[in-house]
Amino acid sequence: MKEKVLEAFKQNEGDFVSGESLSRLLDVSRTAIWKYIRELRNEGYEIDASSKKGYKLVNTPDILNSFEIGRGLNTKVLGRRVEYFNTIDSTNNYAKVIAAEGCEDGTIIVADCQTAGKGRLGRKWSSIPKTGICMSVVLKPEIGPEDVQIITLGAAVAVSKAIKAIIDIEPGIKWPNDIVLNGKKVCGILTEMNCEMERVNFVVLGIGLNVNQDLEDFPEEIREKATSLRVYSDNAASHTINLRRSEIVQRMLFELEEVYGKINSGRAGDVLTEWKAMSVTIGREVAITFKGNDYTGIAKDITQDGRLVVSCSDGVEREVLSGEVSVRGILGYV
Ligand code: BTX
Repeated sequence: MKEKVLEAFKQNEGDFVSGESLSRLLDVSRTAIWKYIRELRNEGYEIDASSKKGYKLVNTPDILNSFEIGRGLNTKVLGRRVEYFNTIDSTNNYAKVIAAEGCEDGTIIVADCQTAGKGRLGRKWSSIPKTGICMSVVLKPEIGPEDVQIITLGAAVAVSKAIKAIIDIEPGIKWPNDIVLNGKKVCGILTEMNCEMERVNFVVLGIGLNVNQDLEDFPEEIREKATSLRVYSDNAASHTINLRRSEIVQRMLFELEEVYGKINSGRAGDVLTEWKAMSVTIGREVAITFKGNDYTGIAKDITQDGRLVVSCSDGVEREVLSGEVSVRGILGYV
């Protein structure tokens, strides 16, 4: 119902809409309309009220609800169902629950803030209310469990393309899942999967993107290695920008759908080629931990199933599937 009120406002952008026409449109009383207006104001929508003219929407907040994401969303599958939370423990955890209950392919869960955001390998992902994007996408890809790594790689490609479209800068991808700007992490991706021996039941793709944070918003322990689109753009353009997160989500979903389509139609190789072109890992000196031992070497390539091929300084070529790879000069490896 509230969404219908918003739709009426958006269709009459800048004009008053009378309480009477709203109550006719929604077939509810004027008192009910007033209740919706109050709820919308509580969510941050600025609405003028005039006893003679009705209501006028004067400002839309930077909010990630299904209305703002859905309006103008240019996808067929991804984001057609949006679950929005003000605060949640982890969008990935919630996504796994509804995916296990059988939610549709492409359902997304977004939150303004996570209280227990997860990184890889038991690490934490920190989020500051209303400044970043915490999003999980439920996917049901037509690939086997052994190929699921391509989803993480493809997601990094999609997010990087979305960033390029929004702030016209090409970020780098650090294997397998960090997106970096100026050597600092702007986005992390956590892929979790539920599968049987030969079949993927679902994949939950978790994306944490730093958007409107200022540097001092980040906890001290990550301030050196984290950045946001805003921090980056402020430095580059020397003026503060405010990006609308719902538009970024829309763009990410659009790019992600393209990648998803390629993966589902047997064109994972194209995705890998794009990943390589954006990689800041390939060709660089890296430090790896492999079966409990530390090595350094040059990252040479990536395999179809997402393994990083490292030519180690002891003359042995090793393929790393997951775990720790540090790229010299990026995120702490000096
Ligand atoms: P990761 O293990 O590669 O990165 C986690 C590490 O990154 C942390 O140990 C910390 O050093 C650093 N870090 C923590 N928070 C931030 C931040 N906001 N910006 C930059 N660096 C940070 C990356 O794991 C995967 C992150 C996925 C997050 C999404 S959000 C939606 C979904 N729900 C959920 O619980 N996780 C995913």
